[in-house]
Amino acid sequence: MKRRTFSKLVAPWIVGPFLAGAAALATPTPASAADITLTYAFFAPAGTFPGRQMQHWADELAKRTNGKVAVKTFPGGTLLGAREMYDGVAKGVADIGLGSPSYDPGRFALTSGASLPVGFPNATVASRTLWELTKEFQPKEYEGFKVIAVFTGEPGYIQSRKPVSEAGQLAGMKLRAAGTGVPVLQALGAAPVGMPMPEVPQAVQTGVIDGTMTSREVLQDFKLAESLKYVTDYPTVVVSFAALMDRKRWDRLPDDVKKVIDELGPEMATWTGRYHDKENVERALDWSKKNHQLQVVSLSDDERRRWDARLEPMIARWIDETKAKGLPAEQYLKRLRELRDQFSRQ
Ligand code: DTR
Repeated sequence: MKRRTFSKLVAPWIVGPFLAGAAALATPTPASAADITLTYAFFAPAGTFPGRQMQHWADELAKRTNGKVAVKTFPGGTLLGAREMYDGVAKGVADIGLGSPSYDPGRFALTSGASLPVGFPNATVASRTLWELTKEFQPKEYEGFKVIAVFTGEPGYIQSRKPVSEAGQLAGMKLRAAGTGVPVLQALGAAPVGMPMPEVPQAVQTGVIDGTMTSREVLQDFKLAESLKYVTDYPTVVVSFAALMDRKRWDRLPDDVKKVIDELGPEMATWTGRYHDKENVERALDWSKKNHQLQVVSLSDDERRRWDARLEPMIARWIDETKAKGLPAEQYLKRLRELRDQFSRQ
């Protein structure tokens, strides 16, 4: 039987206020009602996993401060794009900016250590490791900022128009990666092309690139499976994301709000990693196989060993380059491996 909607059963002047009441409960605190309104910029769509993290953080902050703080989010690069994110926050364009330190490994030299071929099993372990490392080492690359959240995607996979089952097939293949991923593609013999993720769908459609190396949820979240029919089953390196608030804006926040934001830091790493690993990536792979005949290409054991051997030297090179900048590269990597193993056991 067709269910009659509530409003058809009860006189409208009763329904109105009831719905209004319910709506007031349901909708987040309107900026006007909150004592504090924070603006939060992100360079990619709200529906992507970093975007879901941003909304979850905003909802939790409003809830745990009893509506004292409202967050106005600006996804899709509507306020700040990937390249200008952190400089924009420093200039006060937004209170918080969610960008990717992996897009600027020169600026985020220590954090780029997390994007080495260090064998993170998934985004949850990598994200929790990166949060702890950032808290413990307080890298000076974040000076002037308050680190609100850090997390990663799963290790990146080559997603391509043509199947790749051996390195020889990568020769001349134009593959896109984040800045920290470029040395991986160089080591494997591909032709790397660096660009922020939102620019990838057009670059694939127009043939500027033959594929990308990144987390696999993009096959659905950026509709890349419409063009890229093959994924090579070889996990490479993770890409880091960081939400940063200008330190001056942080210093003006009341202590009770600072306390809630500090609580949410480690929680965001775990929440985002689990959402990405357990829902986001799995759903995208199922969707891509069912709707776009995605094929997963395996490497032989010998070929996998050859790829491992090609990537290994990246670590020693990073240590030398990072120590030369006066940064605690060996200590960072030693602690990274300890935390990776600790969180992998949980
Ligand atoms: N890993 C990033 C790209 C990336 C993957 N998923 C998303 C979602 C939203 C923004 C960026 C990304 C990279 O390789 O650049």
